[in-house]
Amino acid sequence: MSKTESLAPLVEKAVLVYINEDESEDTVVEEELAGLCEAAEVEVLAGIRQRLERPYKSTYVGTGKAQEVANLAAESGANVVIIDGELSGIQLRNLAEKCRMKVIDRTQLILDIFARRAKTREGMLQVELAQLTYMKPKLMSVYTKFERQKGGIGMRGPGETKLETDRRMVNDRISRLGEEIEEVKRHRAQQRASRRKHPFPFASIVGYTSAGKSTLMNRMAGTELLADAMPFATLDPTTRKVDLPEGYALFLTDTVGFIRNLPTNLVAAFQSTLEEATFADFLIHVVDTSVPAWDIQVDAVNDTLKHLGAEDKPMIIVFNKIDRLADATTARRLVAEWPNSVAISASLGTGMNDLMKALVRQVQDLLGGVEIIIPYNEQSILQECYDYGRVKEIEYREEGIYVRAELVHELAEKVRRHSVRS
Ligand SMILES: Nc1nc2c(ncn2[C@@H]2O[C@H](COP(=O)(O)OP(=O)(O)OP(=O)(O)O)[C@@H](O)[C@H]2O)c(=O)[nH]1
Ligand SMILES: [Mg+2]
Repeated sequence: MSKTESLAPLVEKAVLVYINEDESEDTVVEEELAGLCEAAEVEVLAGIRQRLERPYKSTYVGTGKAQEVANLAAESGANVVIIDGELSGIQLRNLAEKCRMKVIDRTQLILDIFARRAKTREGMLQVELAQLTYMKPKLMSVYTKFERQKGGIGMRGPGETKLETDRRMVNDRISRLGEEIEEVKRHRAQQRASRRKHPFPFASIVGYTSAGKSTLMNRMAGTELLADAMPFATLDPTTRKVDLPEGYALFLTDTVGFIRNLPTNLVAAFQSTLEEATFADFLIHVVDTSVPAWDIQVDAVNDTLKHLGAEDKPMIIVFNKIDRLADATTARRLVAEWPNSVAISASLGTGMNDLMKALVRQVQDLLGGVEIIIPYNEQSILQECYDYGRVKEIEYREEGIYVRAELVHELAEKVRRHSVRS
């Protein structure tokens, strides 16, 4: 889909359609879609719901309900219908025909926000890839309508020929984008490799969108990243070195937020940004405790991490926005219940000492303590220990230089052969 076909810059007025079966999820679902609409600058006029275990194949909601949606959309003066779910090409076509206006699904809405936020080349490439990947399987249904309009039995209409050409063009473009993204990824891998030469572990801030990741990053690293109540304020990853107490430090990365039910192909298209988490030595999972259903958000984040293959990383859970909790006991209870967790307010700075302590513990855990004897003909290793670690004790002995140090994993591995055997 080209940008012009996505939400146009003029004000969109929308009717929202929900089908969640579980009544207890209503607020979460509604607030979330409202937030997405706001971020996409869509004005919400009305909402309508049908409780369904699963959507209908042809019109997503039942036929009668689809008519209701169409009527409501017309009466309220909407110019777009937004479905809180993922539509197939057929559902999209049928609903648009019934409503006589543009119908978009949650994925398209998220893509629209991403398109607005994308600033770097990588971000823009990923958005385009995601849009094409989204559109590809729907091409057929769009053209079926076109062909029908042309009519004519046995006619190998221009619709079909055009479909073939368009398909090929889309496929070509998708592979081109894939190649370009690979190139950007290679560049990032180089940056990462050069940072790896320092004795600082990598931490990635992960969490549900709007949890307060960028606010925390700004507080810790002195950055001035956009922190905004709207979802997906951050799209592109930022990495900074952060100093910790006791002379420790780490490289901290703030990146895109997660959201529940993110379609798999969207995750794939944003792999290059999302996978930042997989390069980290450990994760800082920021949780917005002011959201009543924060546990649903935690599950969604953990699911995405699993999808990315980053579920086994050490993780510090950061319960954020405790300034919005009614009483302080809740925060204490959470920290007591969840291992390796702290409670903070990223915007006020409450609890930052606890977080710093937790980070130091984690970093110490990751830095391998070694006790080695470096032979005098391999003295360059000593310099590396100073450069890429913390030398705690040194003694020039007859058989070599005795060193007790904390080293980054790679270096600890490298010098293992010189270990002092007990
Ligand atoms: N009350 C309160 N608000 C906070 C706190 N931390 C962040 N916020 C607010 O929460 C909103 C989202 O914060 P961000 O830092 O943009 O969240 P994010 O996780 O980076 O969000 P995305 O990049 O969109 O995924 C902003 O309006 C922040 O001001 C906090 O500790 N207390
Ligand atoms: Mg952010």
